Amino acid sequence: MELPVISNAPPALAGGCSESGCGTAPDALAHLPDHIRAKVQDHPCYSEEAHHHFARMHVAVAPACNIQCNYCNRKYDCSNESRPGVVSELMTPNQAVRKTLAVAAAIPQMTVLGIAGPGDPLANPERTFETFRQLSEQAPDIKLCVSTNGLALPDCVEELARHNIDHVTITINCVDPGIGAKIYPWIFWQNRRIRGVEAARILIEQQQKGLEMLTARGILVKVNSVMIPGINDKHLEEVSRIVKAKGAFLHNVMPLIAEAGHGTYYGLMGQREPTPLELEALQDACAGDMSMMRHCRQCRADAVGMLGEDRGAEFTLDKIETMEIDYAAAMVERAKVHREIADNLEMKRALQRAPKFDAPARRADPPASRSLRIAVASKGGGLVNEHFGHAHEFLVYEVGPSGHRFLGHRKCTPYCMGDTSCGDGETVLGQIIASLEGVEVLLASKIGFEPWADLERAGIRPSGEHAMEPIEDAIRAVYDELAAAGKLDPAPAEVAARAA
Ligand code: CLF
Ligand code: SF4
Repeated sequence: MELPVISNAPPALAGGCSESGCGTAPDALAHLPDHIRAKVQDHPCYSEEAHHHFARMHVAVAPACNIQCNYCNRKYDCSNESRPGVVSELMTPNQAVRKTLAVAAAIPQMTVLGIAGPGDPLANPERTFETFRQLSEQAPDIKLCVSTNGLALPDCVEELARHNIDHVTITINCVDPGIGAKIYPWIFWQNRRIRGVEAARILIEQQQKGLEMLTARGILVKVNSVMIPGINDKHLEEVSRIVKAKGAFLHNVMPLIAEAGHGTYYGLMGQREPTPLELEALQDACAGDMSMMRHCRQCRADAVGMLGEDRGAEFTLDKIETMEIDYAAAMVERAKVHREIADNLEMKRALQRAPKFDAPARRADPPASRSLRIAVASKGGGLVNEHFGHAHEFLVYEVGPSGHRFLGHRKCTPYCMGDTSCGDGETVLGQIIASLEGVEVLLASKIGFEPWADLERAGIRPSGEHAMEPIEDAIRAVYDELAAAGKLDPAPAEVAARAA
């Protein structure tokens, strides 16, 4: 398999995501003990590096939910782990197992099977655990992963451990019942519907108890939080501190999705979503020395493929019924592909650790330049390899004199929906430019004449010069060129900070 050429990128920015173990630097997992590293290095959600090379899939076996969140309409996917969009097919455990084997045979990079909805997996324990039971027997090379609101978690910890599920996500939006009452109108608990602050108190207690029980058993826990401006945005730093103290491995602060068309309470009430810059600021504030996840794509509950892509249409029930699956043979091929990826990544790490002879005085004495945000169009593999007009999202990096860090992605409607239909382009282009708030440079494999001119007018420098280059090399080259040309003089605040 082709992997990106080795990057000479310098260490990440101080305090950045890479330093805290979730970043783009190849050695981002180096500080972890071997047994933890083995658990996360090919999990696309738990390792930012892995998501460039490994895929995940979800099976939608869990229709019911035991709580109501104000950002959810269960006609749509669970917002804990999804973007709104109706689940195409609800499945039985048998169908889910067949689909998983079919995908794993066809996409050997698929390392993780998650159950994340469309309701709450642990509110559907028979369906969820039957799926896990069959898969742990038939496909022992697939990691099993589950995402839950946490209400039923303490009762399920033993069974999760029995099925070797060593990655659990709990969505924790608050630790204060007063705030929780504004997020959860009710829960269904011990055969009763409970409302208000009492409902939130029970939910919070169950979530915290479940978190403690899981970490005590060595199961890796990721905490997801939905950022809801004006409701819990000021409170999530405290949530981060508490879940970290209880042993959560990773915190993933996601933006609220509240479009009126989805029919959710927040959507209908006009609750606003956070802007990308507000989200970044909160993620930075929560980070401290805790690993933050910044590459989450808020997947559908039936997503298939690399994060950010969905190949579900290739594996519909009617299609997988006709597929011949020899899973024993597939496991041999899968092991080979995983070894190749691991070897390539190890070589990349070794080269990065080696002394650099081409280097630069720049690194010893970086130019007094400010940092800047660069957006990259990529369809995976860590390369600048997507046409501007086809991009569904842009990856945003902050690059400074001595390093870079991944900040997150900005979703968009592709400017050019097909080879002939760039029709509605003006509106879409305006939306894309608005979504790139704070970005100064945009890299893509190609950019058309019209968007090029509009991007420039909006103060964003477009560039197609780094097509097919590894992202880390490309953003470093762009930064160095601008700095050398004196176009990145430090902002007055940065000068003052350096002087201090
Ligand atoms: Fe699925 Fe979630 Fe497991 Fe990943 S997704 S159950 S941990 S395998 Fe990943 Fe998707 Fe974000 Fe979830 S990008 S929504 S964090
Ligand atoms: Fe919806 Fe998930 Fe909340 Fe249940 S836990 S109401 S499915 S977002």
